Amino acid sequence: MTALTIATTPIAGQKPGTSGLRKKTPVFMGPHYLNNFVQAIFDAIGGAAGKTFVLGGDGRYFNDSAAQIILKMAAANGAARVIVGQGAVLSTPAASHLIRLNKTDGGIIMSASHNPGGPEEDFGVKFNMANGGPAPEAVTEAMFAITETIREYRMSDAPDIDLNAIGRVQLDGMVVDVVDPVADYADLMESLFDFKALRAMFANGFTMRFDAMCAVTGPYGIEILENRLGAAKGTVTHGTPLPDFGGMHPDPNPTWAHELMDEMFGADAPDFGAASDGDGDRNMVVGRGIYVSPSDSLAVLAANAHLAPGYARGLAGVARSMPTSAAADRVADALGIGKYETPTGWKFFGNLLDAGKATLCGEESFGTGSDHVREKDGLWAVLLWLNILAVRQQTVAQIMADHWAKYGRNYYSRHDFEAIATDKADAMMAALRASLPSLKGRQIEGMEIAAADDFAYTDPVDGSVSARQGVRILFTDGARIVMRLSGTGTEGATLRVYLERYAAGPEGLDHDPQQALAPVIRAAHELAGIEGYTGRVTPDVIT
Ligand code: VG1
Ligand code: CO
Repeated sequence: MTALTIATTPIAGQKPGTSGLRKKTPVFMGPHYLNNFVQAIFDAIGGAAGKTFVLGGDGRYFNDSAAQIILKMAAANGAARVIVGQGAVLSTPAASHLIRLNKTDGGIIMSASHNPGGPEEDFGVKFNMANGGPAPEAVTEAMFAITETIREYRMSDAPDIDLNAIGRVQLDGMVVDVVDPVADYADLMESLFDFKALRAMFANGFTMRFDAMCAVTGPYGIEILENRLGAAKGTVTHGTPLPDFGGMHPDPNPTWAHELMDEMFGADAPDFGAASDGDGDRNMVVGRGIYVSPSDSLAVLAANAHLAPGYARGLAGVARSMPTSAAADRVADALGIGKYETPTGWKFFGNLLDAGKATLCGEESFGTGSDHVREKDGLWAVLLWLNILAVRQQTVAQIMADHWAKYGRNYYSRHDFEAIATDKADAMMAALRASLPSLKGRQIEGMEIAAADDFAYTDPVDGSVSARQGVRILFTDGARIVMRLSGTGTEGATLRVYLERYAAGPEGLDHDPQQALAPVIRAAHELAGIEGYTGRVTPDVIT
């Protein structure tokens, strides 16, 4: 067995987006495609020699063969050791935890997250740093630059190793430790939440449904909710991870998790419902007959986190992505703690968490997490909600009503327009950006524009600047429109329109969000000329 140096040529388009490199699976399976990118990862971090990495993925199609390739490349690049989840499977938060727990030099996660999987669907690869968090922009830029000039990569010609057997094996001089993907993560959850109280709640008849959407969280949900907490068998649905996610689109939102929504709004709804995405970092929370928007979920978690043992000392601060509603800011202000507004994507939270400035972070895209790892974490959010329910002894609907009564309600919705021709989407955004300087003071739909800009972020820890992170149009009454193009898609462009309007209460706190937001929605369409540029009037997905 030898470490071979294999000649290659650059492949265009290997630019990581919001969360790693995502492409159609056949593209990733093409000659040298994965190899070039993995070599670029190793080169961008100063080489793999002597280093220890974590490796795992969400189990989608090509996950297993990709893992073998990555292991052989790590060995040929001189890595000392790789810790792999059994079957090459790890949820994203579990991978983040293993990186930190074992003090490794980082990890490679094979996932296209909420994108569908299968031979004709999506595959992805991302690198997380030694802190457990997604590589920052400077590192992903370096990876991309290397893919544009790459001439060779290194890979062992050793045979495949058995990733289904837990234990230690050697691969061309490199140690490979195949570990239980669930155990350490489940222990971490047990250290943060009051499992005794949760067991008592389930023993007293509390019912829930957790839809794993045939993706990676099935085994995690079954171990934690059913085995450790005593929830009834069958609490976890779609609990067997499948390479094509059983044809499901593993994006936990009301559109794609409609089975769960139907059940939670039906006659025999359980007390609590939740769903997670392909790689386990997202969560959707639903009460009996009530959907909790992710922005509200972050605010409720921030307001109540101290009820869980892991957060009993309170929070240092709360961070949210810019398009996420300001509901969490109101809680931060009331608690007198720091609040931070970052660009979209979890990589921007890492510095705030490492510096101890923020304890909780969240995005409107069904992502919430804390400083226990450096990724968003679906099951963590579900368990924090359960812990809050166990302490407060109230329903989700009661908790939401109390929250809005206290803080007012930030009505919020995101409208996605998918698979738009890229040139049309780009033209629309360019025109919108060009119009920004003239918008201040303009009256539209009975509202006045107070400010309009393209969000730029200066990281308060390392001073790095990220510009052009999304157009913001702010109104004098606190309403807001944000527009940006997705950085995780693999087909055309996806336009995301984020809509927000504040109601202070006590009246008007229980409207339907789409109705409450109607004037803001009309203003967004008019200001951006969405129909004129894209031909679209109705969004493909509303969350
Ligand atoms: C989307 C979400 C963003 C999230 C990212 C990765 O990015 O909007 O909030 O961090 O997905 O989530 P974009 O660029 O498509 O808007 V995951 O669970 O797909 O890793
Ligand atoms: Co995800």
